[in-house]
Amino acid sequence: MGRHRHVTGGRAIEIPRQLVERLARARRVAVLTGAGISAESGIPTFRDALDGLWANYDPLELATPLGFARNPGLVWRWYAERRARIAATRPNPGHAALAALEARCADFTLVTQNIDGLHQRAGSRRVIELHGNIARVKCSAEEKRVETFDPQAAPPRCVCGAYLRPDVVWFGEMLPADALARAEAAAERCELFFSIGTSAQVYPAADLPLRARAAGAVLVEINPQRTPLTERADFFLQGAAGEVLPALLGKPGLNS
Ligand code: BV8
Repeated sequence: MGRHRHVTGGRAIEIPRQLVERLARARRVAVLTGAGISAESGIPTFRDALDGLWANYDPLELATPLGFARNPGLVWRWYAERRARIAATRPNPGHAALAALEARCADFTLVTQNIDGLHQRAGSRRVIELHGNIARVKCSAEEKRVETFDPQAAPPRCVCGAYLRPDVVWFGEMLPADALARAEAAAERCELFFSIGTSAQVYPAADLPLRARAAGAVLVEINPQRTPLTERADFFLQGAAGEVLPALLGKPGLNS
């Protein structure tokens, strides 16, 4: 298989010519991103050892309804810290490349597991947030979004008296039905499906690449490490999204 050799940051990134040609012809493209695409913006991935205050807590414990019920103050503060950290970051070249790819595809869908909103800040418009968004807060009883609350309280309460919580999907919670349905439809109709920066271990998001492949799409994985999906992928571009995506989209025929 012919390969373009692209050297960046001292490392050679192999971009298969066949993939460049396939992407140049593709009209229907779908992408699933995970925490890895925000790593180069300085946001630790979900499975990075949690640093600082959170080093002694298991995120699989904190990001759950039981974790919140047991210690609403701790969980609220964990999200408040993450929200502040995310607000101080910027999209990276990987986010920007996906926004550029959307602009050149007739039918492009970006499905993200991330709650950081960086795809939207990079200019992506057709974004499906499977797990919510940390910038949004909702009433834990009424499920409705709340815009103003006491910034000193941890957690603040809704006017109904219930605690407010981050508008994200916790482990053990259903994903927003409409978001999941649109993501599944995009996976089933696309010609090319990219799985980028995800360890492909959290369901039902992790089903999407396989659903796309089963429906006939070409499956491309971009990750510095192999994952349970790698052996099922038609193309595995091993490297950081912020380097691989610009290298891929900078190829002749794609950088129009
Ligand atoms: C649900 C928001 C129905 C909160 C998150 C089978 C079917 C259905 C459900 C299950 C199932 N088996 C188990 C379950 C339950 C569970 C689950 O999947 N558990 C896992 C742990 C096995 N799923 C659920 O609970 C889901 N709900 O299915 O409802 C139901 C209900 C009850 C019982 C059964 C079913 C809800 C899941 C959503 C949870 N919320 N986030 C918050 O963030 O605080 S999940 C959170 O973790 C993220 O959103 C993300 O989805 C996940 C982390 O995954 P990744 O994004 O992949 O990140 P990770 O750190 O793992 O990997 C980073 C990757 O990036 C690595 O591969 C690394 O190599 C790579 N990387 C690093 N640097 C770079 C890079 N890549 C590119 N460039 C770089 N520079």
